[in-house]
Amino acid sequence: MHLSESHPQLTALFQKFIQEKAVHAQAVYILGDLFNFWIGDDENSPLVQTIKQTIRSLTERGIACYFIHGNRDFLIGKTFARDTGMTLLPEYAVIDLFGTPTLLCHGDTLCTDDHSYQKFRRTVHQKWLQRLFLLLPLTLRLNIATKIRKQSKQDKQHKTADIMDVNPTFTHETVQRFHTPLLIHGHTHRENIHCNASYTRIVLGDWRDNYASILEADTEGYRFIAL
Ligand code: LP5
Ligand code: MN
Repeated sequence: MHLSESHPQLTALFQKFIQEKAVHAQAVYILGDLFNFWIGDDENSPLVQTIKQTIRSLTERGIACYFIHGNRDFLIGKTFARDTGMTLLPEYAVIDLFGTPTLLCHGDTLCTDDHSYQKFRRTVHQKWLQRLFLLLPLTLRLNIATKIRKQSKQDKQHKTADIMDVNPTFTHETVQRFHTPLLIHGHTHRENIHCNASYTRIVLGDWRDNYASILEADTEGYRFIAL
């Protein structure tokens, strides 16, 4: 979703999703990059307050909300989870989707051909570095995050679409490791349902001004739905 102060339409779309769709669900799974970036649970901007309240309105009704970290909000922590009532899942989670064992992940870990990203990921996933970062004043953290975003945008201009997509072999091996016939992920922004001989891979797309990429599943199967 990449929610940010500068895209209020996206925030409105997310609220609409919670109020009109999610309230009828048994559970909601957010597969990362809920926020454009996250610099620590102590950030309490009006946007963060709004989103916290929106998610809490759902969990208070008894609807479970699960979250897998994205590459932009991997610092979402226990405080945010407690404030919203949502449950943090590990980077790969297998759920029972109406009888189908289903592997969920953000999708960035599957993009193994993007070497500079994987190197960056390994660096910022070091616990000691994260703890150090979180000790810095918010303004400095914001500054660093803005610089990383800028660098990332620049670097992406020189990467091919292929490099930024999932690596088929690694993805295949990962799905086999978890023994599931279904994989659902986001990150690559290419909404699609890919069926191959051994498993189905559903890719969630990104949210734009008037478009929300939402996958609904029930006893009948699954489908992308409009908001
Ligand atoms: O999300 P998307 O699609 O735009 O791009 C990703 C990859 N980029 C990233 C970076 C995020 O956008 C920004 C994350 C901000 C986090 C804030 C908290 C920081 C906390 C640090 C804690 C220790 O994930 C992009 C992929 C792309 O997906 C497709 O898969 O290609 O990867 C990159 O572009 C990575 C670059 O190649 C390397 C970036 C190096 C940045 C170093 C900046 C140094 C500035 C330091 C300033 C002090
Ligand atoms: Mn992502």
